[in-house]
Amino acid sequence: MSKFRFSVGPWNVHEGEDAFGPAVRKSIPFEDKVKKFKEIGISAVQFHDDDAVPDMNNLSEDQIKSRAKDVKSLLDEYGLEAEFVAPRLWMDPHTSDGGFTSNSKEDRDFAFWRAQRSVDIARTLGCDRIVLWLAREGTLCQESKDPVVGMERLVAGIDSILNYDPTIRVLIEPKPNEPIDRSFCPTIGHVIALARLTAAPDRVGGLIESAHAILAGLDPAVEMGFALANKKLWGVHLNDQNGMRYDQDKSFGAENLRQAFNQVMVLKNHGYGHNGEYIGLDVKTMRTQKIEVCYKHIENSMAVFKLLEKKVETFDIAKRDKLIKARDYEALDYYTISHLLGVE
Ligand code: GLO
Ligand code: MG
Repeated sequence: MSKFRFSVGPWNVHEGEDAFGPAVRKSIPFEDKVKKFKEIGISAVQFHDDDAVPDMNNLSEDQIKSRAKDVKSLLDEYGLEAEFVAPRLWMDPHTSDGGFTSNSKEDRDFAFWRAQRSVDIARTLGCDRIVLWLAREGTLCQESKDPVVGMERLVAGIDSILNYDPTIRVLIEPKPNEPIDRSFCPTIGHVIALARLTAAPDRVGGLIESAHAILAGLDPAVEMGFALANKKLWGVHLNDQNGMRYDQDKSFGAENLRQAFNQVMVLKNHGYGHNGEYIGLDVKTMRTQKIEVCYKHIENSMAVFKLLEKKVETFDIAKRDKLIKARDYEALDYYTISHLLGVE
């Protein structure tokens, strides 16, 4: 039995719209999603602030907390936890030039407001993690933002969360591009360095998404290893990605099984999950798929993760160590592949 607990967000069951075409599936109400998540073995739900409290810009702070309470009751009813709340700092007209790093003071204040409301929502849902996917914190036109000022503004944004609540934790989810061209925080190395500039470095860590590492031209398992060595891997978004294209959010292991195996290996071998971390998924079903199968990619991702856990458990460590000692890496390469193929 897998000891890991899985989480997923409501956006992972979506209508299928992309940059070139409209929705192809009907919207599923939030409660139906939650019910189904429970049925398929999910333990926690990931939230954007407005997944929990739609239309929050038009609500007072007390109204926001009271709506969040209703969501908490719903989660309790189905026996699910909330993993994190992420302020959606990329959809609103106020965030078209970024959230914390916008060139407009009024828009930066809006970002602070949304981030602090996310803390209120997280607290009401019973969780202490705020995820920052810094979607628009960077540039499309490089000269439009001085990169040093950009960093200072990012730090001010993170500090506005840390100072608002003395025990809240911030998990930055790095991504090198999309929707912006040049991100101010493209990799986990940047996240860990950035954490040091904030008011409470111990409360700033990372969430690594497999596809985002691949988009940065890096190996997700090595990125995860770097974060684990720094004790900063507080969340993951497992998925898969066919090379350096648009962000695909494919099912975990669907493109590169060996890369997926190495992610499971590093997480399992280095105590990921021992402090309550979840195996978060950030996967989307293909646009071609019908609504009847619109949870399959989540179920498949969990199943592949568990199958790969078995592969990690049965990976012959003595054999690996012997091959390492002999520096016979060709043989180790072959052993790994044949093990994944079920031959050895
Ligand atoms: C997009 C991101 C996005 C975030 C989510 C939580 O590329 O992966 O899905 O993970 O908004 O912040
Ligand atoms: Mg993600």
